Amino acid sequence: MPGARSLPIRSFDIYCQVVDNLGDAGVAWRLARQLASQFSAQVRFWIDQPQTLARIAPGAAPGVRLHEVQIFHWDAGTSPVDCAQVVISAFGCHLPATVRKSIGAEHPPIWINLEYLSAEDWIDGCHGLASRKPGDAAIEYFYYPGFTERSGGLIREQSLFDQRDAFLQGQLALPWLREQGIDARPAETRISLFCYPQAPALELFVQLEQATQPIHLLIPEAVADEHVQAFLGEQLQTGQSRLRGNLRIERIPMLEQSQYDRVLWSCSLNFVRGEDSWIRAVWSGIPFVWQPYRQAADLHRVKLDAFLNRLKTLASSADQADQTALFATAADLMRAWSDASTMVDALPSMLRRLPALAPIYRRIAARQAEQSDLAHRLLGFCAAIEHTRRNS
Ligand code: TRH
Repeated sequence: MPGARSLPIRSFDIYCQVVDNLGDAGVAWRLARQLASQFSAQVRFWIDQPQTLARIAPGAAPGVRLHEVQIFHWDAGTSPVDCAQVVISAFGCHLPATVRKSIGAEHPPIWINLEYLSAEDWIDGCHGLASRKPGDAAIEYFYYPGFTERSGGLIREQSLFDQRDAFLQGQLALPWLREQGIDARPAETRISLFCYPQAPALELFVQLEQATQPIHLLIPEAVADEHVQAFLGEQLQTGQSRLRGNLRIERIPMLEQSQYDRVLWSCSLNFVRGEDSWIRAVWSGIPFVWQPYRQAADLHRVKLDAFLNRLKTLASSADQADQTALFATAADLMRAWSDASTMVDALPSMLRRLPALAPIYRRIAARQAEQSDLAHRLLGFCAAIEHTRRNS
């Protein structure tokens, strides 16, 4: 990839409409930050619920410039007078009328629809397709993130693995957690829990209470509230923890995105969900359980099975005969967790196998990272469109 200065693509407008939860903002913001800081692009971030962004990017607010990204409140009255070279509608959100009009005019911006991530095979055939709109002949390009070379790739900033490895090799977990006000103790196995309400978290608590080793379960604010209440008979305020048997549950703060990475790196097992925390868990190189965002007609199961197939391919290696048994453990737990069915054998088996699974998840991260990341591919994709336009 040529240096940032020589890139033909210099500016982006990213539009983000929050559907629910944190991931719409989380994914779009992470991409915005990387384009601005790693590629020196001019990036404007338009979001309809800036308060959602502020939960994972403290200080983010309309009119603020944060991590080199200019933030704007996108409301019904928003009508930008100009457009960047590339306009990204995150997850297919409808653009402001003035922007949509510019896309149908002469010398329009490149219009990218950044789709939801999936490991399913069909996305390779859809990634990069162009849709010409009737009326003004505006062209919308469908950009599908993914795990394959033919897809749009996965968000991964250049410095991530160096930061992760420095954190792990420097054994920074305990001091860092304590700096966050988290009561981390050396002899405990740390697990983080970021899940949807449908997850069988109460069963998780009951099983961990009877674990053979002391467990420290880190649960961010507003996660699994009803399950915590059912298990403890009370809610936990941030910073509070309770011990039941071998399980110590602690309510931790919702942290800024890069700090949440360090929570993942500080644990031996991470329960993640949705899209962005899922990929951050992949990059952590630490065993994880993913709960896909629930969809109608159980389509989330299709997404999960597709991902488990991808994971098996990434995990497989000739010199590990017992791969199958190990991997089956992880797959069984991920299915039970997502289906909210009983985890009776899968969880203890996973806990027992964590030491053997750890190097496999490191290999998964390393193998997936052999591919170029989403931002690099996006810039190349847009540069190719720009080149074609200039030469047509
Ligand atoms: O919050 P989510 O469930 O968001 C979901 C998904 O993105 C899903 O694909 C989408 O369809 C739906 O929203 C509308 O899960 P996700 O994707 O992991 O996003 C959570 C974000 O919050 C992610 O960027 C990580 C960030 N985060 C922090 O920054 N700090 C924290 O302490 C925690 C727990 C999360």
